Amino acid sequence: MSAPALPHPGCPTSAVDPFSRAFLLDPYPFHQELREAGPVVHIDAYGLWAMARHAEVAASLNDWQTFCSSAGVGLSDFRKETPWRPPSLVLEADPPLHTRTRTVLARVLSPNAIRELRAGFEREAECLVDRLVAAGQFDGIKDLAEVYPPKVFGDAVGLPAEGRENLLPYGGMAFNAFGPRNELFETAFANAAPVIGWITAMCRRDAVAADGLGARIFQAADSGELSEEEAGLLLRSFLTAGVDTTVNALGNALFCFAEHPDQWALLQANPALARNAFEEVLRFEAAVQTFFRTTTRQVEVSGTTIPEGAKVLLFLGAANRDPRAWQRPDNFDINRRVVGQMGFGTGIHGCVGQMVARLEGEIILASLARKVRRIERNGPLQRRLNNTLRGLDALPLRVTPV
Ligand code: OVM
Repeated sequence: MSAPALPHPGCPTSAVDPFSRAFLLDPYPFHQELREAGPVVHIDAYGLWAMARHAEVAASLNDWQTFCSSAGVGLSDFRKETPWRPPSLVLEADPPLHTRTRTVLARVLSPNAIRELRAGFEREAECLVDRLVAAGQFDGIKDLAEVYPPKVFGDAVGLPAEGRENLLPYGGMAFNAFGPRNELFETAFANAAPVIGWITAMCRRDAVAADGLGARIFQAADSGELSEEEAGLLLRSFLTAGVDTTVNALGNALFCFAEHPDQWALLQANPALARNAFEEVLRFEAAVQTFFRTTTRQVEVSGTTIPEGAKVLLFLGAANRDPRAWQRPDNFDINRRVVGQMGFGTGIHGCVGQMVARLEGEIILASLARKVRRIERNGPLQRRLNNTLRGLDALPLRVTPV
């Protein structure tokens, strides 16, 4: 008698639920388990394949022909299920559509455009940090992380001040929607209609300032590169991807330094480390933890055959702590060489706004480093669970001025 065939020959299986509260609260032991299980692991709970090692995550993100985005970059397969909103023309698209839309966004966020943002971003950070340092204690999330990106990125895009409180709930919806329809999803969508209504209203030429990043997307409609409707959907990408991500990254940065006073002392002594320090935050506590791809063909990955049309879950946060790629991966070390961290992804879909995110992170950390000698947690932190994002709901802090 022969042994029963394995359900997925040569492929280890895992019973973990990557969208359970236990996993999202503390993903790192689960990441290790998944990395050690093998280069590819079948997640039985959802019938999907997963990769948690740096080499396979990077290789998949760099092969858009095999690991496509047009079937959605969440658990839902757009070929079988209707997406919750019209698909993103850049995130949820493949070439040639992706090439045309990405070209416009890359131009709007060009090095020159980023250079023009710095002075205003610095002024706003100085003002906010001065106020918080004067107060002596504050909530790192409510009073800093959730204040700065809606203000500076909202201003840069050219959004009206009124209604910006919808940006975070919308991000919460979009990033939860990459996971299964669990309780987190349902809670995020409980009050969806007015939030979607405001976002949709902002995705029009006449809703945004004439001199902002939003208007520059519509200029690509004037030249015939995009239709007016496509321009509106690309502006929606800025509003979806540009706020909740940086809010969580800034909150995670404050968390990292509150937990690692030795690293704060290094940054405080040398604020020029701020940019690399923020990069290390993105490696150590990636705000965006996961993205999916969908296979366009049967493919062999490091000895495992994945069928065509399979959903593949890529653990950016696990790749960022893979001991095969990093020395002492579980140490938060702002002097480390962080090149290759997967928090922004890589390949043709690598974060188009990454230079804006880095600008915000560098400026906030440098401003704090110049004004704050000690930063300490002042009460219990509260995690905010999301199917994709890693971040906090509350981080009470006490700061000692320089
Ligand atoms: C989008 C988008 C892009 C990147 C991330 C993201 C929700 C969304 O184009 O809407 O997360």
